[in-house]
Amino acid sequence: MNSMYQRIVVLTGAGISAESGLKTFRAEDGLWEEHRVEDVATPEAYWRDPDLVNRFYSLRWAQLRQGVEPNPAHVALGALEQHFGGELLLVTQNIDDLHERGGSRRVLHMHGELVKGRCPKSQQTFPLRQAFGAENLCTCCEPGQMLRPHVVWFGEMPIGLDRIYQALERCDLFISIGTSGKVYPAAGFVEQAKLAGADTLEINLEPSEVHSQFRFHRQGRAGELVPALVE
Ligand code: BV8
Repeated sequence: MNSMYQRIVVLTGAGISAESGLKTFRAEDGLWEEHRVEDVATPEAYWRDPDLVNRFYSLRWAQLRQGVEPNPAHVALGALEQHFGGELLLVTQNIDDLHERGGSRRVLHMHGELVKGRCPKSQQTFPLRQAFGAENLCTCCEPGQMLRPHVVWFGEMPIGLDRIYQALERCDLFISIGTSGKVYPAAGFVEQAKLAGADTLEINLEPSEVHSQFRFHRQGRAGELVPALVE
């Protein structure tokens, strides 16, 4: 990685985990059991049918536990964090734990984490050792009250936005990896970085919805392009 940059923000999406075998959102136009993901990943869907939504996340939690491993793109970003002398903020839209398992120690999961449950009342999070529907470990709830997935649904406030915008305002390089640029506010980060005068690079299998806003592009698979960029 060219050391001319001192303050880097990296944003990743489902595309960086595709080569690990995790489905992206819009591969099969974002359908899951005939439900549009946007219709399942919402608070309304959860309060209307918590079992359906918990089933959606339990399946993804189980998939993550079935031999899904970090790929060279995750490992390269882990190495970048280790060796880069400047400031690096890794923001992911993904709720999997592949960045951590690939060696990244500081990961900002702006859309939450599949491996955690959250008490709907206290907002306290708990590591999920088994899929959803497990007894709630939180002391503030009645026995049997279920944890909700610690996931940011459509219409809910993403996590860590203040920290992300602070980093974007001072970064000199913004790299987006494996995201379709369809979901906000993440898709708007490139605009913030450009306002800060940063260079902007999109690494994606195909041009994203915000492709034209990037100064540099590398089209292809993250598993090949990210290690080549980082070394
Ligand atoms: C918010 C967690 C307010 C769940 C996700 C009406 C009402 C309310 C809000 C809205 C509204 N209309 C619009 C909005 C905003 C809304 C939004 O943007 N909707 C979209 C559908 C238009 N956003 C929100 O609601 C957000 N909250 O707005 O709150 C607010 C905002 C700011 C300030 C204050 C208040 C919350 C959005 C979070 C939703 N939760 N995930 C879960 O995971 O189940 S979103 C989910 O989809 C992901 O987390 C990700 O963020 C998003 C996009 O997915 P991608 O990661 O990009 O994946 P995708 O499949 O789309 O693309 C993969 C890409 O990889 C492809 O381009 C492909 O070509 C590429 N690829 C594939 N293989 C590879 C590859 N690239 C490289 N290598 C490969 N091998």
